[in-house]
Amino acid sequence: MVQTHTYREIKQQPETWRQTIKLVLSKAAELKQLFNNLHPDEVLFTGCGTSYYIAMTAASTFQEKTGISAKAVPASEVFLNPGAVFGKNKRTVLIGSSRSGNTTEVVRAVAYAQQNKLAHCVAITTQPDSELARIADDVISLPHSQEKSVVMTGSFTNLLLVSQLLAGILSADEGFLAELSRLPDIGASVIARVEPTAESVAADEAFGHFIYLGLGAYLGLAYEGMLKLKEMTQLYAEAFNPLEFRHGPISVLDGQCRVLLLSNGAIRSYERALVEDVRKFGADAVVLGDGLDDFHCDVKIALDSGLGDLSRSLLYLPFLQLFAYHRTLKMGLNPDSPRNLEQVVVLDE
Ligand code: F1P
Repeated sequence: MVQTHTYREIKQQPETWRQTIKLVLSKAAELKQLFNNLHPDEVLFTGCGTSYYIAMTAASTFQEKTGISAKAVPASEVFLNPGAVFGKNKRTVLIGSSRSGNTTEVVRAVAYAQQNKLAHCVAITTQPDSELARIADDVISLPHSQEKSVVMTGSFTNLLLVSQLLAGILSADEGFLAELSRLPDIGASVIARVEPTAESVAADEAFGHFIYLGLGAYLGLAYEGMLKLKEMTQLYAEAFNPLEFRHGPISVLDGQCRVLLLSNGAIRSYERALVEDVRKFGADAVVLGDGLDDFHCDVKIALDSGLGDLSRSLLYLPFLQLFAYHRTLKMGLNPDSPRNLEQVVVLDE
């Protein structure tokens, strides 16, 4: 079997996480000084596609750890709908994540914020020579996470890891930083352990409608799981907050549906009850997380990380990426170049 870029880029994640942790922690004092000087009232995380889902998880984690008001906004909203994005008379930091650093909307979002003196702009990218890196006020670049595949995998987890580490540094949460520093070793064993299940679950073509569920910081991860399957296979996939799912979307459930729940230890009782209803309505339930003994579901993806809910975030991705990857191969499609999609979306208008 020809090894694809996507497969190599999924499997090399633990080693790239190790490099990202070393790089960002080496800048800890500098980053702390920068944010002490800026003393922001609000931090806006932005990006497009996969990088917008990074922003969703980053903003939730950042506010929970630092107590500084944070939200995620699609890059297009920053310059096309600024009135609803920027608070009045606020000291704002805008953090733009972008694998390529050349996605038109992200570059325009940063340029707009700077030209209108609305925010201090920080770029997180894998491309130090990109337009975004050139115009941003501060840059954190991860050349070791550059990718050849059109679909983002390792770049998603590494760009997100930067924002998680930043939240740990600014909140001086040594426990959280220590847990993040264990991700490379735990990640290597998780990838080895979950791949056979990802392959067997992917081989089961009985399901044609996939629903990803995640609460809080996990909602961005659920969206990313959805996008990986949608981008690579064009199968019908959606993502929701697990309790919001009850308020209408649950009506779609039938034997065609496979629900993938990113379990969050803090809301176990709600999750268990939901999984029971998912199965009652004839759908299949796959649950990912730590300590899943009390779940009655169809497939359990035990991460066995021993980490807290926030520091465990990255470990949900390898199974979701490998599931989509193996399903793509099963369908005879090329995971490296999904139809209708370029590696970088550059707009003429
Ligand atoms: C963002 C993005 C990717 C998507 C595709 C097109 O790119 O939307 O999420 O998978 O590759 O570009 P970037 O701004 O992070 O480079």
